[in-house]
Parts: sequence; structure tokens; C-alpha cells
Amino acid sequence: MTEPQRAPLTRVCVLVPTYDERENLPRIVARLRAAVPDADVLVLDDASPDGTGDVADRLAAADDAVHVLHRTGKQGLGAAYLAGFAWALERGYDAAVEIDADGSHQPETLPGLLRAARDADVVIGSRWVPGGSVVNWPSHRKALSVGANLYTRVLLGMPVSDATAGFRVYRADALRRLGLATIDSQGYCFQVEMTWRAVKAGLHVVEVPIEFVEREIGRSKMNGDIVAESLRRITGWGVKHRWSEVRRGVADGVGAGEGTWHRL
Ligand SMILES: Nc1nc2c(ncn2[C@@H]2O[C@H](COP(=O)(O)OP(=O)(O)OP(=O)(O)O)[C@@H](O)[C@H]2O)c(=O)[nH]1
Ligand SMILES: [Mg+2]
Repeated sequence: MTEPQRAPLTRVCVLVPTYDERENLPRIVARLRAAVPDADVLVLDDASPDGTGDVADRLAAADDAVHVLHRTGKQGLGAAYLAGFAWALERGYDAAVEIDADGSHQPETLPGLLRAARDADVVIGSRWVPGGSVVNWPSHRKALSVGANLYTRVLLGMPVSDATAGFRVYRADALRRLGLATIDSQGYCFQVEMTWRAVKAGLHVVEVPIEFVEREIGRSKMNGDIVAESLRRITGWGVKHRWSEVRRGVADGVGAGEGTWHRL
């Protein structure tokens, strides 16, 4: 199938969510400005107790391409990104990028993701496709990520290897088709919900292999609640999806689910 011609990405906004990333933020912003000098950066800070918001203000004062959205308190990664998407869409950016502040996602590989976005609606920097990797992750984190992705694939049947990944490019017109107003997932689950919606909307989702590096500074915000939320929601979506497949199969009198997804 020939893909429709996509508009060039000239205005790109890189969204950097932060919670207690005082030391990491200047490093990631400097690396982003060097790797993608034409892109703007928007820091999404949830009133970090360690003063990350002040660091962000100083970076913004020194560089017109850096902006800050101060939020009132810790409301989760998903809520921060939704605010960032709204900010970028209101200002007419062609694409929004998601990247962690902790150095796990390497800005130097962003040009490659943006190149892939010339022919895609959504690009995922993926650890679990050939060529992708993780560096310095303890085995329990690897197992959690592989397990979560396997569970997601089996239940939702979508052809994405790293649905929990947080290094992504979304074209603005793709974001407008995802019904962002009704997304309320918080942690990793937010990434799965965005992927699920993109696939259901028939968007062209492409995975590009990346090397993911465990953070060296600061503390992970991953916790049991985030895992529990994912398990609960993904199971709910999966049951609903599988049930609708069964009903459609019965109605059509054929094998359920064929040709449902837009292949990567
Ligand atoms: N604004 C905002 N940012 C957050 C919140 N929770 C996490 N972040 C940021 O989101 C990014 C990813 O969070 P991490 O704590 O690194 O979690 P993770 O990458 O899922 O887990 P690790 O792999 O263990 O590091 C980092 O830049 C965090 O500072 C939040 O509630 N609000
Ligand atoms: Mg991290």
C-alpha cells in the first residue's frame, strides 16, 4: 500500500517531563540543543521539590528555544505530556517529541527518529526490536518491561514490540486524531494507551531501534502503583477488545480479528 505524502516537519517541540531532575535537566537540554538545534524544548515540571523548576527557568532565560510549563504538583507523566501536547498544538508545531529527562533516551539518536517520521504518523524509539538494547538495567527491570510488552501484545494483539517506550515522535495531525481529552492513564500505561489509540485509529506507527541507558543520576519514579495501573487498564482494554473480536467473528461467521490492524 502506498503511504500518503506527509508534510515536512519543520517546527518540532521536544517535551521533557521532570520531577526531581535538577542535575539531569541541564545535561539533557544541552544535548538536545546540540543534537536538534532547530527544535524547541518545553520542560514540563510538576513543582519538583528539588527546585528543578528554577533550573528550568534559568535555562529558558538563557535560550529563546527553551520554554517551561510549571504545573501545580505531581500529577503523573501522562498528565504532564497531555499538557505539553496541548501547548505544542496551540502553537502550531508540526510534531511533538517525548523524551525522559534522566538520560535514558539519547538525544543524539533523535534525528534518526525524526527522519523516520517523514513517512510515519508516530515513531517509537524501541528497545525490543532487532538492533534495540538496554544498558545497565537490572534483570528485574528487564523482566518487567519484556513481560509488560508481552502481556500487552497478547491481550491487545497489536504489532508493536515496545508499547511502553517513552521516546517518541508524534506528528501534530496524528495527535489530533487520538482523542487526547479522554486519556487519563498516568504512568507507563499512558504510553500503552497512546499506542493502542494510534493503532486503532489506523495511524502508521513505526519502531526505530534505540539503545536505552539506565539513569545515572537521580531516582526512578517507577512504583507499584504504576505497574498496578497498567495491569488493570491493559487487562480491561484486552478483555473488551477480545470480546468484540469474538462478537464480530460470530456475526461474520469467520475467524475473528483478521485484518484489524494497520501493519507496521
Ligand atoms: N512532570 C512530571 N514528570 C514526571 C513524573 N513522573 C516521572 N516524571 C518524569 O518522567 C521521566 C521518566 O520517569 P522515570 O522516573 O525516569 O521513570 P522511568 O523512566 O519510567 O523509570 P526508570 O526506567 O526506572 O528510570 C523523567 O524525566 C521523570 O522526571 C510526574 O509525575 N510529573
Ligand atoms: Mg527513567
